[in-house]
Amino acid sequence: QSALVHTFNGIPFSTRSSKELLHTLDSFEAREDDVLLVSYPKSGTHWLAEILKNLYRTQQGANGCGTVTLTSPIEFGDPSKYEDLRNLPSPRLIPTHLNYKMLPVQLKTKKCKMIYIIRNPKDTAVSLYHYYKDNPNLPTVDKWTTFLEKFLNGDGHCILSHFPFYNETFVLEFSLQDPTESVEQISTFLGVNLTSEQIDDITRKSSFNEMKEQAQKEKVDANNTVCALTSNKRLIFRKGTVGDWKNHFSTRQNKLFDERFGERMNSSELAKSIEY
Ligand code: PPS
Repeated sequence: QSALVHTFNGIPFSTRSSKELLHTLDSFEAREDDVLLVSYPKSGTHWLAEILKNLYRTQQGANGCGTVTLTSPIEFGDPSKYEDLRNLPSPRLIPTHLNYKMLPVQLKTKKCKMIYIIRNPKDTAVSLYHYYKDNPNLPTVDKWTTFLEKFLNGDGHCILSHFPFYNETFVLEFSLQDPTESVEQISTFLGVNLTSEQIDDITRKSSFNEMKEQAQKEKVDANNTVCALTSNKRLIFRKGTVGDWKNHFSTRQNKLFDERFGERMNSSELAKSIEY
């Protein structure tokens, strides 16, 4: 494991400097059939990854080579992982929390498919709060009130800079009303044709309860303290609901959140500066 040695735009990376990080990202060799899973942390990355993994595995049959590449290679700009990525069979499914501007340039020039999962930011804040609280490897957090204040004062680079590329990608909303429909929409977007039985099976496999149960059986990688997709999965499947924010936000906090979020969405220079 490489230590995280510097931060860029508020994100910790394992490269030694911003220059090295940008060079590393630019040297990433994309393939036209790479699929990118883009998300702000705690927006349903694991759910989306499970759906995609199962879609490709089902399409390719039991012996298919569908592979989910874990977040760390791109998210943390770790050059040592690039060799592994080069050796993976296609299609490569690459989850990342990086914003659009920072994505390796070839992913854009080769017009790789991207699926961007969004969630009510209030639920995201609550999920992140609990993740920090429950994870002994992350910095200790204060009370909810203090955490929320910090969250709102953060630069919000991920959420804001992801928004402008809505039209370039498939956007999936974290909504549990009709999960089968979500799976269908994704398969259509990716051009993976499956029967309705297969879609139902994938929906079942990617349900919260099923994923939580599977996570209980997995071994915990105690060495990996940062990358959620490879660390202790038991901490990921907390509640899996929509609207848990209502159990945490006071009326005043809710008003404050709406105001601050609105201001940032409207005034984000980063959001305005994205070029396609
Ligand atoms: S991470 O660490 O950033 O990759 O986390 P991420 O996977 O993006 O988000 C974790 C939250 O998503 C919930 N989750 C699910 N909800 C419903 N169905 C399924 N299958 C599912 N899988 C993950 C998970 O419970 C976290 O939300 P909270 O609100 O904390 O429960």
